[in-house]
Amino acid sequence: MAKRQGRVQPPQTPEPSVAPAGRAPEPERIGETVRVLIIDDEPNVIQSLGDILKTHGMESLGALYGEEGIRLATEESPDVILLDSRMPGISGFDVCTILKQEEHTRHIPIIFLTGRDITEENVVRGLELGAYDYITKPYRVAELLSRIRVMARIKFAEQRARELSVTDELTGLYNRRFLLQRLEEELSRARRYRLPLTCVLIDLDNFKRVNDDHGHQAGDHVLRQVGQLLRHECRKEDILARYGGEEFTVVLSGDEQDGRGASERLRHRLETSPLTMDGATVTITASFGVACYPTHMPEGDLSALLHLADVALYQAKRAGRNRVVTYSRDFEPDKGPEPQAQGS
Ligand code: GH3
Ligand code: MG
Ligand code: MG
Repeated sequence: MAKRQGRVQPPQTPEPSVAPAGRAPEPERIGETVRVLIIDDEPNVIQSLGDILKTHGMESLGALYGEEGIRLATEESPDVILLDSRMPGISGFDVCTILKQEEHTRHIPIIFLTGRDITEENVVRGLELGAYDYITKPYRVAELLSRIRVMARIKFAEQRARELSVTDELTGLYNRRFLLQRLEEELSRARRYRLPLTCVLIDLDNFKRVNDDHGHQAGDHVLRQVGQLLRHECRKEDILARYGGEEFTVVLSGDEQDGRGASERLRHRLETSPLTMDGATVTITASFGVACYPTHMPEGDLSALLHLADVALYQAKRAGRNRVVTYSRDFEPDKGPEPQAQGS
């Protein structure tokens, strides 16, 4: 509601994107087979290492030379990469640098495989480029396997930590932190490519009553069900998050009409889907505030867009709840006449 103005802070640090937009990630894959990508310029190294890994229950992928390695790392998302430091063409160090720069591959642990002639300088260089470990050839099998398993454990733990940092614990949807970060990204993209972007704030109606009448736990159960229902109704490309409390947000690429259409669909679905609680059923409704870039906000940042959606939401509440209201400058008469959206 409008009282929220000023609380919205853009995120300080960029978050890695970890899952398809629109829903929070699935739990990670502890217990699954570790997939190892071997990048080397010697086919027999790839073959023999691959055989050893397979014998010990791991899956191996082989890439001859750096270019193929970068391609497979990107396409296959292995859990661990074994990377030969010395290769003709793109060296292992270059491969490491490239993989660490790319969002999609930068979280994959890299172990350098180095020849006996390895210098301390090269070890330090590899680790500083972002590799996690190095092993000298010829390797000791048991040690190699142990080190790979350690790397896989670290990778899974880091992945889980990243997932948790963007997930709302109660509903499993994205959390506010992720929403703000993605909204900022989407807004810059919309500006760059002159595309419309719509932000919808959803606030459940009279939710306090649910808690008062049935208890907080029942309220939590309802929030979870509402989250599932919204998730089910949103498109895969939409960014759906729990904004906080009994408030949700959807960010969608589309204009005012798209935002309104999507909101009406969600509103109707909620209204016509009785939820279970204490063995009884309860109908939950929600109010929707819609604001669009650039129609309602030719200039301004994510806080400004959220504020406009909030103003519209406030009007939806005032007008009787269970409705969709799109932002209008008339809601803020003290702001003066409507600015003209550039290029529209
Ligand atoms: P309005 O239609 O004006 O939005 O009325 P409301 O009762 O939904 O709004 P109000 O802001 O007065 O109250 C919000 C309620 O949502 C109060 C709070 O207990 C409840 N709530 C917020 N977060 C949670 C939660 O995580 N679990 C549960 N069970 N309830 C929550
Ligand atoms: Mg509220
Ligand atoms: Mg409410």
